[in-house]
Amino acid sequence: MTSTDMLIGPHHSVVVGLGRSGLAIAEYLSRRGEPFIMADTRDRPAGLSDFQRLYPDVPVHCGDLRRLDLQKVKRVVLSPGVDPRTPGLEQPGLEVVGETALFVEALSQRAKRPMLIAITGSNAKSTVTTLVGDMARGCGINVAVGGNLGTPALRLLAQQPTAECFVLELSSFQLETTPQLGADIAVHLNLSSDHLDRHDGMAGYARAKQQIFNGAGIGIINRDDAATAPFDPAQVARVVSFGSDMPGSDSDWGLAELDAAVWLMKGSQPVMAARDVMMPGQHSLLNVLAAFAVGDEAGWPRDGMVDIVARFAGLAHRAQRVADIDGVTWINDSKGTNVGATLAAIEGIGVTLAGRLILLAGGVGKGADFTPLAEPLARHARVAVVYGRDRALLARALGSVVTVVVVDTLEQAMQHAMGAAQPGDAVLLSPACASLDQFDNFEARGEAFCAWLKQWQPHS
Ligand code: UMA
Ligand code: ADP
Repeated sequence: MTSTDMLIGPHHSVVVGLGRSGLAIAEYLSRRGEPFIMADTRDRPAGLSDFQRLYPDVPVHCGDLRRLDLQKVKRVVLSPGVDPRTPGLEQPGLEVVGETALFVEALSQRAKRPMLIAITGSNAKSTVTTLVGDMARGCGINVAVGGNLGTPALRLLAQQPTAECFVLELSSFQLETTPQLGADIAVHLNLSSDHLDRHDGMAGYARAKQQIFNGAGIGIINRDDAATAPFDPAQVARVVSFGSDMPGSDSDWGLAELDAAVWLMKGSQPVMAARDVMMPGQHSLLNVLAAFAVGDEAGWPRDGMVDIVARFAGLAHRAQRVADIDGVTWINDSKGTNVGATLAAIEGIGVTLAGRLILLAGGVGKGADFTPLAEPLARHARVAVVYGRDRALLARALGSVVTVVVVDTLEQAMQHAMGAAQPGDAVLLSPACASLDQFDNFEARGEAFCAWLKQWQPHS
C-alpha cells in the first residue's frame, strides 16, 4: 500500500494519464465536486508539476498501478493513450471507462440534450470532422468540434456550454472505453490496419471501432468498405451509406457521371459537380460525400453546405497540393502514416492525372504489410522512391511490379523525383510510415518537404 492508497475510498474516481485528457477529466470532476486521485504509470510524467500547481490538494500516484488498491474505488477513468490491459486494471468488478464515457454521461444530464455527431475510421477522421464542423458553422449552428482532433470532449463542454451540436472525432482508443456512446449520427469512414498492437490484432481493432454504433440514431457507412457496416444491425436505428458508385436508394450518397462530368449525388439528385470540390483526389470526394450525408441527416441547408465544400482546401499535410514546377504537381500527404492512407492517396490522385505518379515513401513501417500498395502503383506510378529506416522492406514489397529507387533521406528522394518527373506527373509524398526515424512528427516531415520545394522553386 502507498501513501496515496491510504487517501482513497469508495467515492473516489482514479483518473489515469496526466496529459490533455487527464486534465480535462480532472477539471470535469472538480467542477462537479466529485473526489478523485490522479495516477500515471510513468515514474516522472511530464505534466506532473503543472497538475500539482493546479490541484495542490489532489493525491497523485506515479508508477505501477498494481501498487494502488483499486478494489475499493468507485471507478477508473482512463486517458485514451492508456491501454485498458495495463497491469492492475484487469480486476473483476472494476469499472473502467474513458474520457468520452464521462462526456456522454454529462451530455445525458443536460435538460436539453445537444446533438452528438461522432466520426471514426482508420483514415480521414480529422478531415471529415473539420469539414462537418465548418458546414455546421456555415449553416449558423452553434457547434463545438473536438475529440481526438485536439480539444478533449469534456473540455469542449466547459468551453462551449451553449453549443447545440457536438462534432467529435473518436479514435479506437476512445471508443474502446465508451460502452454506450448514443450518438445521434455515428459515422464509420473506412477500416484498414493500424494500432494492431494495442487491440490484439485486426479483429480487436475492428471491434473497438464498432462501438461508434452503440445506441446510434443514424449510422453513416462506406459502401466501398464492408467493414464499416454495423456488425449488429440492431445497434443502429437507421443506416445511410456513401460510396464511389451510383447510390441505390434516395437516402444514400454516391458518384455518377452526367454529361461527361462526375457529380456528387444524393440518390438520383445531383448535388455538386466534382470539379467544384477544392480538395484533390477521388478519395476526397468520398470524404465530402460522408460530410454531406451527416449535414443532410442533421437537417442543414444544402446550399450552405455546398458553399463550404467549394471553399474547403483540406487540412495541412493531407493530400495537399503545395507546388507546381514545370508542369509537375507536388503533393504533401505526410499524414499518410499507414498503408490504408497511402493506398487511398495513390488511387485517389492517380486517376486524376494526365501523367504518372512518383511516390515518395519510407520511415518506420510499424510492422505493416506494404504489398497492398503494389497493384495500384503498377497502374499509376512511374517510380517509387523509398527512403528511411524501412526502405528495404518497401523495396522488397514493391520491386517486382514498379521501378523502385532506394535512397537514404527524403531530400534525396525529392532530388531523384525532380529528375524523373515529366509534365503531367505528380510527385506524392505519402510515406505509409511513421516519421520518427528522421523527423519529430508527421508535421515536421511535411514542413521539410515544403521548405525544400520552396528553395527549388524558380520564383519563390
Ligand atoms: N500514460 C500512462 N500510461 C500509459 C500511457 C500514457 O500513464 O501507458 C500517461 C502519460 O505519461 C501522459 C498521459 O498518459 O502523462 C498522456 O495521455 P494520452 O496518451 O492519452 O494523451 P492525451 O494528451 O490525453 O491526448 C489524447 C490523445 N492521445 C492518444 O490517444 C495517444 C490525443 O490524440 C487527443 O488529441 C487528445 O487525447 C484529446 O482528445 C493524439 C493521437 O495520437 C493526436 N491519437 C491517436 C491517433 O490519432 O492515431 C489515437
Ligand atoms: P485521421 O484523423 O483519421 O488520421 P486525416 O484526415 O488526418 O485522418 O487524414 C489521414 C490520412 O488519410 C491522410 O494521409 C489522407 O490523405 C488520407 N485519406 C484522406 N481521405 C481518405 C479516404 N477516403 N480513405 C483513406 N485515406 C484517406
